Amino acid sequence: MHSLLVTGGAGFIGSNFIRYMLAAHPDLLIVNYDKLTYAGNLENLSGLENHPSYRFIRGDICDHETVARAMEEHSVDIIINFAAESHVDRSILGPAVFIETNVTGTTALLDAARKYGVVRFVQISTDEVYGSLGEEGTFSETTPLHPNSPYAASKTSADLFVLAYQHTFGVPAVITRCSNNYGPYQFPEKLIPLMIVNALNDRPLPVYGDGGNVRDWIYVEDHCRAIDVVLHHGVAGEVYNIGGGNEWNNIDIVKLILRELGKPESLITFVKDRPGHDRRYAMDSRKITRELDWKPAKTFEGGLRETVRWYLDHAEWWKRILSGAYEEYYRTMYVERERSFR
Ligand code: NAD
Ligand code: TDX
Repeated sequence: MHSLLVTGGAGFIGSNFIRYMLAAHPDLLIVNYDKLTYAGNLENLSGLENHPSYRFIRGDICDHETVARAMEEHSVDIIINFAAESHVDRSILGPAVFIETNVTGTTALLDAARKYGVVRFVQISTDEVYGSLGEEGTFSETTPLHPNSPYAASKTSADLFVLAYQHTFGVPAVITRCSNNYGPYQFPEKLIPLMIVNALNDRPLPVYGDGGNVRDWIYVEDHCRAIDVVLHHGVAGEVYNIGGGNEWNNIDIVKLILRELGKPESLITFVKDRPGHDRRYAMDSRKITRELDWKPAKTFEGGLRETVRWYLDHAEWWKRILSGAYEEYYRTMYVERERSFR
């Protein structure tokens, strides 16, 4: 029986991944290792507390001793690293914690992987390491790395350490680089949940710049399935792009959300742009399709409708988030921006 250390398992993608894996692979032990930062929320895993194949440990990935204890206590032989500071706007406000968690934390996990001789290390990375595209083209695994935000720079550094540890020490590591995820349990600082929650509260919907920035959206469960495939069949030292093949302008998504909710477009407010805002991301995922037989299954319209429904049905989940430190974050991030309406 393999024992997986899933770091950042109380966050958006990590919690979806744990639910997915417990259902798909009842023979695995899943150890969720999470610091529970503002983004970590054990409510994302409610109902699993007493699951026989699930354990939770509160800990920081930068803390070698606590990581070591988790590895030993549960005989961990696989590490999947989701833990990260994940929001670009926060990395612009304060990059330091991004370096600490995303770079130092990843190397601490790589040291543990070496020490305990894991059979697999999966680093969950992002399309943002490639930078920004013009009107044409896509990112492939051989596209030169060109991170633009502090967040992207920290994820790129982590990727380079993963590849260096694989090359130098033989850590059996693989990297997945995914495009923008959406779905249940996403913290309402990211575009889609923020717009849903604001619309439900009849609050302005703050669209950065001209709203013409493009992202390639993937339903979180499709991402989880891709990670499962890479975990089981990926080749050490390889990078796998994961994309939805689904490009949308921000403004069109915001309008679609308003339509789903039956709310007026007059809620849309164009605000000051994100500094250094990447214009367009688009993924070439042909490698994982060709070599590992994965492709996304969910249509965007279907996935978005289900996601909107989920936020409608789980108002108590996001209202609890909004009643905490979120309000202060929102003021810091948006009040000044909204003063400079375009
Ligand atoms: P999230 O912010 O929702 O969750 C991050 C989790 O990591 C939280 O539970 C948090 O408590 C935990 N964490 C943060 N610092 C930690 C530390 N020092 N030690 C232990 N735990 C810590 O993030 P997400 O959107 O679920 O993203 C998960 C991973 O996927 C990240 O590595 C991110 O870079 C990557 N990714 C995200 C997307 C996306 O669209 N959300 C796309 C591609 C890749
Ligand atoms: O209020 C907003 N208004 C707005 O116009 C927010 C929060 C975002 N945006 C725009 C900025 C982007 O063009 O929407 C787009 C998506 O923004 P985010 O949800 O913040 O995602 P992005 O910056 O694209 O980064 C995401 O995808 C890659 C994740 O947050 C990263 O963790 C992942 O690595």
